[in-house]
Amino acid sequence: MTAVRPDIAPKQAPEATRFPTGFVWGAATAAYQVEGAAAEDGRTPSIWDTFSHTPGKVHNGDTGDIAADHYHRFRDDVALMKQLGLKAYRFSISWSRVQPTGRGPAVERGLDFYRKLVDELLEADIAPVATLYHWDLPQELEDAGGWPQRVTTDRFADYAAIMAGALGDRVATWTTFNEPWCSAFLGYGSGVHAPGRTEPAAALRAAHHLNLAHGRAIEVLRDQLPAGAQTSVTLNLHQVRPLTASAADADAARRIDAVGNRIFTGPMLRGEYPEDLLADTAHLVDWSKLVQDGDLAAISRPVDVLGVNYYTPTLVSLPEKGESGSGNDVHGASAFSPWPGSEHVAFHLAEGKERTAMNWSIDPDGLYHLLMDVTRDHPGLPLMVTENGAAFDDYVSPEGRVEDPERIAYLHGHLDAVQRAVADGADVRGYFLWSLMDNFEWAYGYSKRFGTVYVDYASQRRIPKASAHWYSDVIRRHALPSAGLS
Ligand code: IFM
Repeated sequence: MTAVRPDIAPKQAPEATRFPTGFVWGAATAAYQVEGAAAEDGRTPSIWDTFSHTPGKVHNGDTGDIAADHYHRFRDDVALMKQLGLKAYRFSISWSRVQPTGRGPAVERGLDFYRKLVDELLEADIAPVATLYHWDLPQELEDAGGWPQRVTTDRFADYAAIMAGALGDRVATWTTFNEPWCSAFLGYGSGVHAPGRTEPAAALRAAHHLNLAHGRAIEVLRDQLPAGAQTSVTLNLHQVRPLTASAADADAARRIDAVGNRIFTGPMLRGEYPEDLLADTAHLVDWSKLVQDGDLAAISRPVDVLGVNYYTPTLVSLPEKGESGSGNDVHGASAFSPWPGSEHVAFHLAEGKERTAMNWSIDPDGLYHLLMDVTRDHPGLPLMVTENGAAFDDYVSPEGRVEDPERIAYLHGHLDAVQRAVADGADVRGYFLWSLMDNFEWAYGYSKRFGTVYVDYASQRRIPKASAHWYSDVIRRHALPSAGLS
């Protein structure tokens, strides 16, 4: 392991740039992206195993079979987190590792992995933050219909109970879902994610059932967790902007806000689906049948904190009739739209902005506005930035270093945006960098590196990038550097 490098240590920060007392500093990963050990200790395939093993679905035919081998190397990884000074680690649980068929009794060997991981974290004084679901539905449940089927919410509530029973005494912060928008609309709409279905009506049904499963899991967690444990959900809220000031583009922004954001925040935080969403999608689903009595009360059970993930804003327009719609949607190329009911909206990349290796424009103000918009719409709701970060084309220098000044600049800009939002009244409790280490970036396979720690996949060697040392110093000082790098 490399020691913290003095040459990139920030200068002493003035008092004004310090983060609030208790602000949590973390990094995040997800089970399928880092664990590997895909067929060990009783684990069975999830939809991502099936999808990644299907030719043509993932860049280069990459799979998560080995990934970053976190399953075997978690102790070293926790030691590295400790060395970097992380205060919290956000990980997800592989459902098919602990309950291989998605129903019935748990497999102790699978639970043991998470028990050991959590113990190791607590030993290192790093708070475990567990996400129950980060996109990897057990394949057997997809074979039975997947998220478009209501019965999957029963299975999820059972699984939540198993995990609360196994780890509830040691994990203080629980997240039901990570980015349910991606599960519903990339998984069942555009099909660029597992299970790769392209059925707009099924995508909307999936969204409702993900909402319901969230609410049911919150009830289970609240019943089983000790008082003081925190419950949450993480949403990738789209910071939607109209391309021009025209009424047509304002309508495009409204539509994408409805099916990108308010389809989740409406029922979860207000106990209702937005009327405009219901109207925009009425030709696809009969909402009066889909949403049953008691669903909205279940979905709107209060959470203690809302996780928000942010990478880049979403710039939209409504083309004239006859013009093509899709444009530059950052959610991947597909002949099928992930925006049911609003397939005609066009997506754009902002001019004049720098881009990451994902071709996403770098726009820290988007994070500031997102935090302020949620604060305005849901006053008093504590927020946590549960993912933020960037992929760049990192490489190891002949001296064995990974210099990633673009990532440092990205993180600096976005942490500054968090600070501005806090100063302006947003109750932001913490920040999790995506990602702790390079990993399987879904349909992009291993071609995109989001880690602050470089992973040499051939040897599984970990090399903290310059940004990891920079982040480590930010954590230590609880403040951003006042004047760039020394
Ligand atoms: O890698 C993903 C993560 O799994 C979910 N949020 C976005 C990240 C970058 O694409």
